[in-house]
Amino acid sequence: MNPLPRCADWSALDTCQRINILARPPRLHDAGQLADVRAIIAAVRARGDAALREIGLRLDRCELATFEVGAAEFTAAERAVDAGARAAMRRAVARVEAFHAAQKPRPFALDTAPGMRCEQLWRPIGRVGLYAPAGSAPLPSTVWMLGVPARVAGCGEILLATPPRADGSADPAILVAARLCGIERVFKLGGAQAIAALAYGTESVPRCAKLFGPGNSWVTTAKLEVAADPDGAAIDMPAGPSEVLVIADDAADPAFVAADLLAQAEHGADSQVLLASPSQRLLDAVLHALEIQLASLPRAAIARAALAHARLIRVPDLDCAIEIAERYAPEHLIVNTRDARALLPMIANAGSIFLGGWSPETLGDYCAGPNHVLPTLGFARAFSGVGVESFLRRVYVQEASSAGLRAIGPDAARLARAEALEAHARAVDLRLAALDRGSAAL
Ligand code: HSO
Ligand code: ZN
Repeated sequence: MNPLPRCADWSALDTCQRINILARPPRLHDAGQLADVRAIIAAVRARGDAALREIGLRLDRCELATFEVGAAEFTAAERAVDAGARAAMRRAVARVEAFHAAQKPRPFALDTAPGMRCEQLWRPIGRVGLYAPAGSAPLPSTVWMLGVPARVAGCGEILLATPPRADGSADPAILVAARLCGIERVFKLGGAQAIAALAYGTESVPRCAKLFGPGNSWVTTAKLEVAADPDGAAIDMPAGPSEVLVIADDAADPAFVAADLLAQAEHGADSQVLLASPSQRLLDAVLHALEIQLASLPRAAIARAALAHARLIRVPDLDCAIEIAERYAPEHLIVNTRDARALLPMIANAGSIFLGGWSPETLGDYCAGPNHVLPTLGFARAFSGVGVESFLRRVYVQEASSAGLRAIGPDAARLARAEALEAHARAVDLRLAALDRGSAAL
């Protein structure tokens, strides 16, 4: 059994040890897997559905006549998921939809000079492909976290791929979630072959402009491959194992803190779990509470494996805890302190922040409203979580009247010549001369 980690004292660590304790585990570059993924993508591009069938048989041990989920399977899924869970899903979708509707960016127009009208419009991406993993723990919540913003953005068509189970059916809860957020077309495809099919299209899978969603290393590698190909598809963001960093002081309930750490740890053995606290008493109490709560946790083995590389850090004060959070840039940051909101202005590098003792990450994972598809691996330093904007493109519009051209044309011509781009300058000067002739003729 993996032992729980010991606490580290931040003040006693040297620079190198501080870097190490906050480092993500190195991502193994598996050249063999990359070659396999490339071969799968090439096969799907060359031979479409036939390749999907062969690869499915080889990797998923499942042969499907059609990949697309039909009406009968959707109906069976509704019956397989209990009414209480379906009602909770409906309420979650409604709250997530309310939040994302408020998030929808608005267009604007601004005259930057008299007669120089500039606009910013938003146009939805035509067809998007979502991916919902369905391994040991299928996550239907990811379906609405992607499907809802896609629908709010107004995407033309929303497709979902999810791996088939051994009997060739899709996970029923994933299908119910898909229906709840208006996703009509679901394909039973998993792994790199699903990503290849969505990016390039096959006889039965339409090609998508952008792909979203978490997945295992096959899915992630395939997403990075198709994103690097101008003929492939854009992707939401590079995904790594899920993470939480909890900042807690002596006002926090250690049982709450332990529960939040375990909620993260049960995601997978590679989950990243960190706790920073100025209170040794709290750290000790959390370790004790972890043992107690682990004893009755169904996924204790997974949680223990994740906790074995967890970081419990004693800090001199909360400012130092914030400094650690800013350096680590966690996917999720829980601030469980006396006046959590007072710390908020000092935080920038986090995908999603949970303030105070009554805000477990679990609320945000399912149904508070904000998205749960968030930047991991420190990408929170520069990336945001998925939102409505991820499904939109910003399009600029410029419309000059003759007065507008007169107002800023000379600047444009001068700047063009400063870059030695004479044709640029003449495109303005020709028009200015035409205007001068016109006004001379009056
Ligand atoms: N914590 C995960 C989302 C999730 N949790 C789904 C449970 N289900 C990444 O934000
Ligand atoms: Zn979670």
